[in-house]
Amino acid sequence: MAGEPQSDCLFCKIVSGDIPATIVRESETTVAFRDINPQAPTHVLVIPKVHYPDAASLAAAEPLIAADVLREAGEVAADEKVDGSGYRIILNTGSGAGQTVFHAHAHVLGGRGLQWPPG
Ligand code: D5M
Repeated sequence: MAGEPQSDCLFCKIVSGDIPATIVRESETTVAFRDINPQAPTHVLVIPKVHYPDAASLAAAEPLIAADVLREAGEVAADEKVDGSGYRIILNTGSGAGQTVFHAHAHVLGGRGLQWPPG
């Protein structure tokens, strides 16, 4: 069923605790944890506890949870004190855009200068 945990999904296993992660925030609907391969001094992933393959499908099915992900991303930036200098919320969507884990997630990147356009 849509949103149900997937047995072959890495991030569902982080939600269930079967795979460890450095969790920095948790809400009723989301988990935020440090990226295993950080690209900036702050690099945190915010994921919904429900399984959808990307942010757009999450937003279409569960718009309130998609909003929770964005709110939590902002809270991460405040917790990490990168909100003053500026930070980026990134939603890679599809393999051509660099998405490698097909469970919706928002990257929160900050703590260094960020170029535009991104590569
Ligand atoms: O981003 C997927 C991100 O997930 C990528 O930056 C690495 C990160 N990742 C992969 N495995 C883990 C674990 N086990 N813990 C923390 N972070 C992880 P994408 O947008 O799909 O390229």
